[in-house]
Amino acid sequence: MEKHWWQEAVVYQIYPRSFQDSNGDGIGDLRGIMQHLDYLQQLGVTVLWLSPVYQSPNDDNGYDISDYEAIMADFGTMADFDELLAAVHAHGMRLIMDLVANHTSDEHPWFKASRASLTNPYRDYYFWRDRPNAWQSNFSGPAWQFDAKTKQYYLHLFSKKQPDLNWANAAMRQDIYAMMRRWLAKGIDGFRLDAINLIDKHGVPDDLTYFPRNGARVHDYLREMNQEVLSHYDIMTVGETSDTVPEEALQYAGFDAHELNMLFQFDHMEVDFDPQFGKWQKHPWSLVALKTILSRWQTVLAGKAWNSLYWNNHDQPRVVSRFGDDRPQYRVLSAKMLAAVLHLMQGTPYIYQGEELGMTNVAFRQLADYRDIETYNAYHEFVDSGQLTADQMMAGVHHGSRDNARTPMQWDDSANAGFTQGRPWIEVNPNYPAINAKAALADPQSLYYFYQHLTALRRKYPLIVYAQYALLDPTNEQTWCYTRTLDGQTLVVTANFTAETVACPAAAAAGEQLVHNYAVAHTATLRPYEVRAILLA
Ligand code: TEU
Ligand code: CA
Repeated sequence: MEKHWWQEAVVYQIYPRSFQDSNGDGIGDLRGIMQHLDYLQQLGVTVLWLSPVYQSPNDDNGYDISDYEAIMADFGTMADFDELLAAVHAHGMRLIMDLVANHTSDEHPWFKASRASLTNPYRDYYFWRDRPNAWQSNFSGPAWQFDAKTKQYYLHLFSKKQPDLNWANAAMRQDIYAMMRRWLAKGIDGFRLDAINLIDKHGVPDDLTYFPRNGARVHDYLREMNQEVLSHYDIMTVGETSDTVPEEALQYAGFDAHELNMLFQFDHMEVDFDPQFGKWQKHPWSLVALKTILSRWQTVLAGKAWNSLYWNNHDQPRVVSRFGDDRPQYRVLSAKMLAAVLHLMQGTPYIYQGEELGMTNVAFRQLADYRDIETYNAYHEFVDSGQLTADQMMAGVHHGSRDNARTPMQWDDSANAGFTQGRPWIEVNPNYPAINAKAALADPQSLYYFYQHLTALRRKYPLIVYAQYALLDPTNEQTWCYTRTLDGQTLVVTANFTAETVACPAAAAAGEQLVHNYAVAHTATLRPYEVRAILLA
């Protein structure tokens, strides 16, 4: 098997708006990120992924881009960006950008031209029709918006201010490729491709409400992008692809596919979805379902394609509140367990800002404390129609809102967690006096140092990167145990997902203990949220 640097990487995702404010306006910015490069380097991460920092009217916090080649004023200037990129490289890390090319902002010059007249050359850069069909937006409501100027409707699979680009238009594709080349010429190290499996819209029936992903031409477009742009640089690429099965991933991320390096798949993010309300109502989840899904991804891709490994990002609730236990006595223990289970699988692991501190979900009292457009739209969809009461919906928001991930990074126990000297754009999680980076750095047993240990192990043991995965005891609802095997060496990982002590024969394995979240070893049982990784003698 060919080896690539991005297989050995550990990626850290920064949501710039919530990471560090440097000038007191309450909004995180590029100079704020620069203040913490030592912190990130010491964590052992090797790649930083920035959520969008381009010029944007911020309808969807930067995922609505009005100029791909300017920096959002809130975040700083292009000179700040160049300085940040150089500083990241000087720290021995790489930097990848978020490429949002399924749609732009309605304030992008292409869309302004497109909506100006039926005959404008940019008209066909987007989708226009006389009558809407049944397609629904991912952010609630119809996917078509009437535009008075030309009396047609345009397509937006996300917010009204995010019109979808028409990838069937070759000139549009070339404009995107040229823009990508200019970023690569600056020396960036790759892209995360937002909602990339939505770019082919051809042949979708009018009567579907849920818009299908993975249209066949997505692969034509990505092969073209690869040939024209990606293959000319030593970079990494990761595509965001909801509703994608592992077999389909081989097409996108197969070693010989000439499309992308890896995908963010969503299967494991849906195990706790409510059948009717999705993430907007709490629903019991099964460990067997979770580990079956992730094990299937491990097995189907093995030797053929590459996995990304994540529990968290800016769209997901905090993992310790979701699959762990955020009660004070178990928060750190269970967060360590989740970290080890994820980072010891095959693939490139991603850490979302604050995950290394065990940051938790937040429960703001009123809707007005939330900022996320998806949350507002869903609230109105379910409450205005009477499907959920306001109280039921607020419980759902506490459980599933994307703002759970977007509260400011908790740096210390000073006002606003050290995130800003001003008024933060979204309130800080009130648990910051107990959960913050300063406290973690002062405690040798902290989650931060546990992550540091995991990243160090990955550098030391090629087995952690490359070994074959096998699931043990697949029907056990309490423990997740697996092995990794490479060149006759085997690592046994045993993890307890419950607050009880449970039997676990695999935990008795004799060998060198590489990872443990309790001080003293045990045999054949696992204490609450205990995780052990043993390299067999
Ligand atoms: O998300 C795309 C996507 O698949 C969303 O439907 C995602 O599942 C949803 O936000 C989760 O509730 C990407 C970005 O990650 C997201 O932040 C953007 O809002 C979206 O694209 C539009 O650009
Ligand atoms: Ca700022």
